[in-house]
Amino acid sequence: MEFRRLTEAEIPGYLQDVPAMQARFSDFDDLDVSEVGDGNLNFVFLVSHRRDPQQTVVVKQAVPYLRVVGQSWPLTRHRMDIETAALRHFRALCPQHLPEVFHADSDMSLVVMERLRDHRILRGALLDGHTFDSVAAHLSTFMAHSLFHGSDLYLTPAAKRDAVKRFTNVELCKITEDLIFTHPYDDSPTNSYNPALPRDAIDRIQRNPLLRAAVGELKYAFMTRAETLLHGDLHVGSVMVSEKETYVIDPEFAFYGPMGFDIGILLANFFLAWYGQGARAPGGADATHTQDWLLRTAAQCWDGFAQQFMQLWQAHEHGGAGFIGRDLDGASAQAYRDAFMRQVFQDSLGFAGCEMVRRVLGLAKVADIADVADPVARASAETGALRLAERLLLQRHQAGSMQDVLTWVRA
Ligand code: SR1
Ligand code: MG
Repeated sequence: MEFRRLTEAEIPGYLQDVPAMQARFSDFDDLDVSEVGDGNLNFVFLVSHRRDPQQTVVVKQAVPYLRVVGQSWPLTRHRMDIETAALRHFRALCPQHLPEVFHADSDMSLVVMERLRDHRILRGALLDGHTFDSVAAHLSTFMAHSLFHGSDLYLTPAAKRDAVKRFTNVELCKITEDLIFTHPYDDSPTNSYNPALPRDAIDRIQRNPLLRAAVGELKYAFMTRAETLLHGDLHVGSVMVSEKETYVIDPEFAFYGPMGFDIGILLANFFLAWYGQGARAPGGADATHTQDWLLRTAAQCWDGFAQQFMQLWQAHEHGGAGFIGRDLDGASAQAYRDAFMRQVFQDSLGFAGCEMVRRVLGLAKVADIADVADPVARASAETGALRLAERLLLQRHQAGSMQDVLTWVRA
């Protein structure tokens, strides 16, 4: 089939011809379709049967350009093949945290998947004052399993190299390389600054040679260290939650990169939300409750990840395909594991710093801070976020634990 962008009106006709949909819908004559995509890249349709809303799916379609900018920013539709493969791969590892893919159509750059009816995007839920007890346990489990099982600690060298090839995601990596690691530090037209943000706060980032060297080091790590299959964009807008469940969505940026990247993006988004909450209702009981939850959750995400990742590693190092069991044993294996986890922790902090700078100075800001109505209150959140980012970038080798980092946030 030749690619064409589907409209709401065309979705029922398309689904009718998909064999997998015949088991999901009793008929295709009375479907309600609404396009709800609020992300930067794709179109997303919610489809449900008017007489039986239990019959429902999500259709996501990529177009040959960046949706948020338009046709002037062309982008191949290959990203949908990557997203579909990543959804299937991650779901095989963590079925409780990924939506099921019902149908994928490479020609149409489209995927039909499970609709999470009782769930909402975590960022919006936090902004509405909701917090969720299980998110840290769920996201740390997702990260431990996804980051471990894509790595050389688990896969044979041949399987790992094949996976690196399958998940080569040149265009979306280029977006990250530019938007996270390069543009925020120069006068790129993609940057935009809150007019109330003091020039000095921007200069402290853009004119600090040591900080820029740290960012260069992290960009090089992002581009060269093919350690594991990453989600690639694991912010709180890529997480859907209900009281009991947590799902990870939108892995179109998936590629082989350094483990700390996913962890760092997630931590950064909890920290950005912390500053945003402080600026919205400083000292208010609800904001303080959410802020406490954000820091507790950030710490538990790392701690839970580290513990489960280590358990997986130890469980697989003897007799598994991973190299370490054959090369090291006893004290040398433990020393290697400790050094490895230290590196992942420090990388995570560095990548968190990069993400925080980007969400304040660069393109694709986060509503947590950008939607603070009073520009002066917004600027105080931005200044705090930039100061933390500076510390994460420059002092990441000195932090011994997440508790140290939480002290930096509160300071
Ligand atoms: C131009 S795309 C902007 C951003 O949206 C995605 O969520 C990624 O974070 C990307 O950098
Ligand atoms: Mg996304």
